[in-house]
Amino acid sequence: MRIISGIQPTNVPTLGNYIGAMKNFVKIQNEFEDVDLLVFVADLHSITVERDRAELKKNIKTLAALYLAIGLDPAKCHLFIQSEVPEHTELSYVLECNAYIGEMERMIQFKEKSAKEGASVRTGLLTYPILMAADILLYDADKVPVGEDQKQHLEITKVIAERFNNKYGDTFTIPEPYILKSGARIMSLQDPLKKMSKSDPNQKGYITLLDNIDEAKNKIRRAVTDSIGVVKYDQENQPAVTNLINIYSNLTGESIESIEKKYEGLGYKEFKEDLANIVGDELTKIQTKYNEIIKSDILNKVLDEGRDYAHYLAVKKIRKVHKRVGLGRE
Ligand code: AQP
Repeated sequence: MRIISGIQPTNVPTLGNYIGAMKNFVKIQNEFEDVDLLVFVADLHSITVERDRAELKKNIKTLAALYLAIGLDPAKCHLFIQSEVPEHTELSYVLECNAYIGEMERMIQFKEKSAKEGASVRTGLLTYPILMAADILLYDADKVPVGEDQKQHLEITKVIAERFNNKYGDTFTIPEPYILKSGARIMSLQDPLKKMSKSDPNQKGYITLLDNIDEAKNKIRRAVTDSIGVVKYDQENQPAVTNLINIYSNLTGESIESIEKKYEGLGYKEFKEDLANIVGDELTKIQTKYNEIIKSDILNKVLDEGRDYAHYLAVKKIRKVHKRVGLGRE
């Protein structure tokens, strides 16, 4: 079975990216037998909005090093940078010619993001789901780990793949979503109704994996809470505390019930202090490894191997696609 996923290097990943995606990559790597896992840095996806060149370069390297630091093992998976395998964009174009503008305009993320950008919205934002389809179909991925917000994009991937297969003959594996059991959606520490996001202008709302430990702990201590004062998992009436319980449970593996019981009769202060320490310890572990990786020369070796493997698979697929469509001489 082949599984593929990636994260955009739009900033240092947050606790949300870690809990909602990265930790699960490690789980897949360690718990699935016979899995061919490919994890990439989705740098092409990140340029749908203006980016500072130096920042982007730095974030690409940081994300790749963090993949290793959180426990992805190059002996068990392949790590690569999307733009270093040009077949992603090549396939994306062919798929664009088999997708309709109306389909893209209906994508919720496009509607939301383009509403924010107004007249300066770029074409890449509209075609983003097609590039995502190419990321998946290029490798005949059987499963794609997706959060709630990416479900619609995976659906359109299936639609395009089926349309292509019907028109040109069996070419692509139809991917299925891999729904994550512990895929909690982590919310902003300042607004529990807004997803924690690495490009949130309010830095108090998110914790990145490379935040200074004391600052990260303070962000937890200062996270907004509700006025009820009871540590209870209640999405409707206590969304802020519920979000913190989610973080606690995901980082420790402790069940919600057990956490609620532990803090019965205690206020938010003690709960938050413990959570601050849990987050601090997790970040310390990751940052210790990250610093070792950054100092060593392992990263380039890993990314070269990953690129070569991905490229080997991608070239085979692109040749098949060209043949099916009737491109070129062969
Ligand atoms: N708050 C979150 N809780 C749980 N999972 C999350 N993910 C993102 N935010 C949360 C998951 O992380 C993966 C990678 O996301 P991405 O970087 O490709 O894009 P994104 O979803 O747009 O992430 P951000 O942090 O919000 O980035 P920006 O601010 O640049 O848009 C995905 O699997 C996503 O579900």
